[in-house]
Amino acid sequence: MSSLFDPIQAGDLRLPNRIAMAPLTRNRAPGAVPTGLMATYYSQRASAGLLISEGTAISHQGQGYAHVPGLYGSEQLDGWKRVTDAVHAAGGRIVTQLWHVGRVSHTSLQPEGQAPVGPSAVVAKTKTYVIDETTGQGRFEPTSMPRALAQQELPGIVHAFAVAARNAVQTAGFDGVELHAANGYLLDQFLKTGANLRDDDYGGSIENRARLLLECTRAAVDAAGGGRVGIRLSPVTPANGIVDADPQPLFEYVVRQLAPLGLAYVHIIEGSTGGPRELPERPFDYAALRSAYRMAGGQGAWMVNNGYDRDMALRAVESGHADIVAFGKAFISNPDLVHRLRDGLPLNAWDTSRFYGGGAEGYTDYPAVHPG
Ligand code: 8OZ
Repeated sequence: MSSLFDPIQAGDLRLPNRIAMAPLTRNRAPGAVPTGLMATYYSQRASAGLLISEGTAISHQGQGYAHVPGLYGSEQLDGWKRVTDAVHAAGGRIVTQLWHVGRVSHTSLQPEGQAPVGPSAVVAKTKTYVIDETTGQGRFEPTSMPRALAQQELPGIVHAFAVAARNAVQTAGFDGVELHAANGYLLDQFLKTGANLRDDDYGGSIENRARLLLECTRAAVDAAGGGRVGIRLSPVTPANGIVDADPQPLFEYVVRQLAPLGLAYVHIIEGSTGGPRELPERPFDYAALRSAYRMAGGQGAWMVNNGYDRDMALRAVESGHADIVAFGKAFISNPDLVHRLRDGLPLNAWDTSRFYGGGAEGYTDYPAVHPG
């Protein structure tokens, strides 16, 4: 029987424990360039078995919120190198989350003020976060109407994932990458019937809707090596106005196709991201998903996320429900979360008002009982 505190090999990644820091958008990278403060923040949390960076745009078109970092310019890669160096110096491991938001964006965040792109011209019923450059004030704005990507543009998206994956490991010093295929962003938009109304090779059947995700994942595997690639999926989350008519066969197909790629891990958001784990109107069998992956030969770790507390995480690993548990908000307010969970210590409360944007307050000033 494994414990949450046992080491694990996830593809090429040797993790000292099974507690991951989930990707967390913090909007503290003005001009999309990672800062020294971000290096402090991540290195404070280096005792995590694995740090997953906040979502990081693979292209300007992939940006959907103010002050989120990118991975497509040399200044951005240099900024990340300082972050990864600080994490490694503190004894940690960090992968970056490769992110294309698709339709979840705003014209003010897009190149030349253009419309965001998506599988189809269907607006996302959600808001994005923009910052007024003159006043510095942030506010939530409805997303803009997207333009449907032409089929001949899709190789460019696949290429952008590949370039970002290669630059992440070769230049920015990351230990690997995680494709963000969750929460209603581009790859999830292509997967799901609520956002994908295409009638070409990328719409309609499950095989067609999964095509872009699989092409991007294979490209990242070719660029970084499968043992350094993970992927995040959210079968039933309603985040960013996304819905699929029949997610169980869709996601079982996806994981069966991922199985031969030798991924480091598959990361599943169970239920509604940051919300209820059970959605009566959207039932889903996660154990069946995991066994579909394993039965198809899928190796690497099975990572789960969403609303886990200490007892649930201990049970998840002991029972074999998961190999790794990712914690989000608890890592925001507890840089030494691993130590606190191991010793059963109380956790600091998080300050939601400081999640998005701002500086050190509510970011690098949470106290540790243990230096890390
Ligand atoms: C919260 C705020 C902005 C973005 C996600 C990247 O849901 C996000 C995100 C979360 O995956």
